[in-house]
Amino acid sequence: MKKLYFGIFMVFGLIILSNHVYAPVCYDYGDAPDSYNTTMATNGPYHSAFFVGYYLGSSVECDNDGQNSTNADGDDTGDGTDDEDGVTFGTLEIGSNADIDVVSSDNDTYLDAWIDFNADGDFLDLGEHIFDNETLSAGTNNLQFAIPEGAVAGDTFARFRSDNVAAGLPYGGHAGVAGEVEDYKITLTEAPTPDVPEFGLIGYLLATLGSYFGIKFKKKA
Ligand SMILES: [Ca+2]
Ligand SMILES: [Ca+2]
Ligand SMILES: [Ca+2]
Ligand SMILES: [Ca+2]
Repeated sequence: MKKLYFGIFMVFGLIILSNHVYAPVCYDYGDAPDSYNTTMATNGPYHSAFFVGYYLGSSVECDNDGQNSTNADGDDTGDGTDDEDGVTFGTLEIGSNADIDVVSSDNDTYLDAWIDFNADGDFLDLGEHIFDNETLSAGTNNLQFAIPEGAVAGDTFARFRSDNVAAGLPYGGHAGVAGEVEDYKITLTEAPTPDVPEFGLIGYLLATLGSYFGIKFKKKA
C-alpha cells in the first residue's frame, strides 16, 4: 500500500513541477489545402499536445487529422473553436518589409514559418521559409520579413509552427515535442505605383530631380 501512495504522490508531483497542465495524449494539425502537406496521408505537420503548453495565441486543441480547407480555416470552424489564433498580419505589400505579431505561450519557444510567395501550392521555393528557428518570448513578438519583388499578388497561404526545442522544424511531418501548427490564408498586394503628373514621365523625372536640387518647374500656362 505504501508503494501505491508513493506512486500517486510522484505522479501528481511531476504534474505540478512540470508547470503545465496534464492532458491526454493528442495532436494538433494544420488546415491549409492538402497541396501544402496538411493531412496525415500527405505527411502533414503535427505536434503533441500532451502538455497543454508551448502553443501560439491563446490555446491549442486536439484534432484527429489535418483539417485541410480552401480558406485554411478548417481547424477554426470544424469544431467551433478558433485555436489558430497566434499570428496577426498587417499589410502584405510585395517588395516591402512586412510586420507581424506572433503570440507565444512561453519563453524560449522556437518558430519556423513559410509563405507560398509564388502561389504554386507549396512552401518549397527559394525564400518561402521566412523564419528558421526564431526564438520567441512569452507574449507578443513583433517580427519582420521581406516580401520578394517576384511574389504573386492575390491569395496564398502561410504556415507557422512553434515548439520548445531549438532544433528547427520542417513544414511537414511530426515534431515529437509539445507545440502547435497554425495555417493561414493571406493576401499579398501590389505596391502602389507612384503618381505621374499630367505633363508626363519626363516632367515627373524633372520635378523629382528639381525637388532634390531645390529647383521648381512650372507648367506653361
Ligand atoms: Ca492547428
Ligand atoms: Ca487556420
Ligand atoms: Ca493557437
Ligand atoms: Ca511556393
